[in-house]
Amino acid sequence: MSVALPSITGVRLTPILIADPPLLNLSGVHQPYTPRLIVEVLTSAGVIGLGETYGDAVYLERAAALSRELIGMSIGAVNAVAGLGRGADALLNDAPAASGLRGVLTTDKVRSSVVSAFEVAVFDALGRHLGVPVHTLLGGAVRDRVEYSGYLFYKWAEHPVEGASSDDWDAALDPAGIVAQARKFLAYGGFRSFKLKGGVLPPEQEIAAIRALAAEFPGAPLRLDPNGGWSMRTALQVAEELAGTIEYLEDPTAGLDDLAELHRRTAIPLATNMIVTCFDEIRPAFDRDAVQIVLSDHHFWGGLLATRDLAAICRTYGRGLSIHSNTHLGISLAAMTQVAATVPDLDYACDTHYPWQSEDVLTERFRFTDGCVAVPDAPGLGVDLDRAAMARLHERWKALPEYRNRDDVAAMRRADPAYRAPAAPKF
Ligand code: GKR
Ligand code: MG
Repeated sequence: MSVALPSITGVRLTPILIADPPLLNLSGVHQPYTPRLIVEVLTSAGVIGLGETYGDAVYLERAAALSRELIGMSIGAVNAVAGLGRGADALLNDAPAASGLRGVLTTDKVRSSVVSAFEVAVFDALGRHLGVPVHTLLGGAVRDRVEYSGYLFYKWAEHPVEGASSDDWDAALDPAGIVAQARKFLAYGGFRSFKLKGGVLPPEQEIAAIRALAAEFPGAPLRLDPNGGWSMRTALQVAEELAGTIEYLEDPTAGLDDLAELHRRTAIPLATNMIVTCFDEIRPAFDRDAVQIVLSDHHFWGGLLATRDLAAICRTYGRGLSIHSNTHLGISLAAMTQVAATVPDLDYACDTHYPWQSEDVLTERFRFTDGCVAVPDAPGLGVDLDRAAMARLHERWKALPEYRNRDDVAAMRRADPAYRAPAAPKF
């Protein structure tokens, strides 16, 4: 006898703006506010499932169109939800400026990022309905906590915009500032490994920062990620100088052939969240041995089931897997933690921007202990929505139409009107 599961009766899409510190990267600097989209899937049983994804205009438009197709679907039809809107793929030329940091953007990548939030919300609803955590629906947790790395950024003390959001972190523009930031991460959540967002300062300064971290935290795994901003020559130099000090280099150069050559010549492990961001991109990278660690991201890959598919492919081809992060709140952290808990061979601490976000739409913020998040065992994702907080952030979204897209180049231009997006490679 089959048991009927509740069906989807409605979908609420709430765009919000969240405060973001002035973090520097290859493209420019983070804006004072960044858009996110909160998804609520309403069901015939009364339970509501939560999801979160990018909130830039192109994602909002696609979410609005695809959400109509969810109505009437069973919350057990998770595969069908993840497959919504699949069709011809095309390059997206008018993508938000920050998309440069997630590699080539296509219409199907936008679709995947939208359905990932629907899929997570449906899993959340299913888990709440059945009284089991999402990790049980994914086959069961193989660990009770998930490790994250302390994600270090060069940053300014404040945004160059009057009345902008402020933060509790100091400026960090040299090795001493980066080490001080890492110490603060240690005090905040006991992080035991660190990633530095590079591609900001000339490479010798970033090498010096990594060396300063290695001296301060002997044995701690360290990574450096210039988002593809180095020439082959620079990448070779950094790889040679940091061999033995760094766990891996992340997207040191932008091209597949360069990455393959870099690995062949230096044997340094290379990770990516820019070159391999969808299933079609796996084979060329693995065939050339251009990538040794894939930084998965359920927002990129189309959900939690797709993340597990990717994990299986990486396992089969002897590649490492970890998790990438972009500015996000607690619903996304819950989803990342739920899926990470079920992947046996997750050998690297995952990335998260969460400590940089002072706001959330949850009733309770996640805490880190020894750099880890405890895997929630409550039904669904194990988190609850703070409607008043979400409403406040939505009001901000309505009040500040100038932040409809994340645009790190435009944000940098506010400090330096002559600033242009750097030509590749930057260094
Ligand atoms: O937020 O500045 C940033 C990061 O550079 C982010 O956009 C990247 O997607 O963190 C990401 C990465 O690992 O490349
Ligand atoms: Mg990266």
